[in-house]
Amino acid sequence: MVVQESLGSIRERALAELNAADDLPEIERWERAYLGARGEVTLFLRSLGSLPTEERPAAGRAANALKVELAAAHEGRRRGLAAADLERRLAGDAVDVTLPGRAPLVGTAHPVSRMIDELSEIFALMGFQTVFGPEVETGRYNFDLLNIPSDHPARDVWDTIQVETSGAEIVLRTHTSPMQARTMEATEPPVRVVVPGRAYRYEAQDASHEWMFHQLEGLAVDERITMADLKGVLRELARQLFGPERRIRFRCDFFPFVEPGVDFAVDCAICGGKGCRVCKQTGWLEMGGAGMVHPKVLGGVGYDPARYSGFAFGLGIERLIMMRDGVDDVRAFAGNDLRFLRQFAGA
Ligand code: FA5
Repeated sequence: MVVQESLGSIRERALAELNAADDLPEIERWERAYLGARGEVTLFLRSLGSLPTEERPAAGRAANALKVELAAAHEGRRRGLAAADLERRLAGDAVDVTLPGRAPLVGTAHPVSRMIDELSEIFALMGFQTVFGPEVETGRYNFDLLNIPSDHPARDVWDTIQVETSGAEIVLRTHTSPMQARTMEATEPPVRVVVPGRAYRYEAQDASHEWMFHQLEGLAVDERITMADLKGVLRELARQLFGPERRIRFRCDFFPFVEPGVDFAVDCAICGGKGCRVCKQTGWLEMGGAGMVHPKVLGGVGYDPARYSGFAFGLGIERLIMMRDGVDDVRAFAGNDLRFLRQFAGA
C-alpha cells in the first residue's frame, strides 16, 4: 500500500511537471529526473529488492507500468513542443511572396562608348568604315610618318608617355593619327575610315585636359578629294550631333601632317551663336583639328601625291560629349562616380 501510494505521488508530480515544461531543454531535464539512470522511477525499480518478497511482484508491475506511461507521456509532450517550436520558427522565417522584388542593378554603356557608337553610325552613313588601331605605338607611326620631325616639341618626353627607354621609341600614342599611315599602308585608295580610340599625353590634368582621353580620327583619300569634301563631311557631322541648323567654322591652324591645316568649330546650339556660358561668350564650340593630308604623308606610305589627295580630321570625344550634354569637367569621364555615369543611362 505504501509502495502504491508513493508511486501514485511520483506519477502525479511527474505528469504535472511535464505539463508545465514548455520548452525542449526543460523536457530533457524532466526525462533525466524521472526516467534517466538516476531518475526517480529507475531508482524505485532498483530498490524493489529491499521490499518484502510478497510485495515485490505487484510493486514491480506498478513501477514498470508507470515507467511505460511516463515514457509515452514524455514522447507525446516532446513531439508537441517540437512541432510548436517548428511552427514558430517557420512563422518567423515566412516570406511574403506578394512583396515586389528588388530591382537588380543593370549596367549601361559608358557615355564615351555610346558616343563612339553614335559617331560610327553617322560616318557609316557617309561611307566611312570604323577601324581600330594599337594604343602602344612606334615613333615611326606616331611621329615620323606624320611628318613630325625628331626636333618637334611634341616628341619631347614631357608630352609623350614613353613605354621603352632603352633606345627604341615605343610610346603610348598621343593621338589617333598614327592609324592614317597604318590604314594607307594596308590598302590602296579609295580610303574612307574613322578610328575611335584612346590617346595618352604626359599632361597636367584640369577641367579640360586628361592624360588619357579618346579621339576619333577621320581619313579619306581618293582622286580629286578637296577641302569642300572635308567641309561637307564635318558640317554633316555637326548637324547630326547638334541639330540641323548648325554651321561650322574653319580657321587656319598648324599640324605637320596636313596642308592646309585648320581647326574647326560648330556654332553654339545653346545660344545660336550669340555667346553664352557654354561657348564662353564666343558663339563657337571647338571640335578638333583637320586639313588636307600632307603630300609627304601620302608619299611616305607609297601613295602618289600627284594622283591622290585626301583630308583628315581628329576630334576629342570627351569634349564632344561635354559640349552636347553640358559636362563641365573632363575628369568626370574616368572618375568612376556612378552618379555621373547613371545620368547617361537610357539617354
Ligand atoms: C591632334 O591630336 C591631331 N592629331 C588632330 C588632327 C588629326 C589634325 C588629323 C589634323 C588632321 P589636338 O592635339 O588638337 O590634335 O587634339 C585634337 C582634339 O583632341 C582636341 O581638339 C581635343 O578635343 C582633344 N584633346 C586633346 N588633348 C586632350 C586632353 N588632354 N584631354 C582631353 N581631350 C584632349
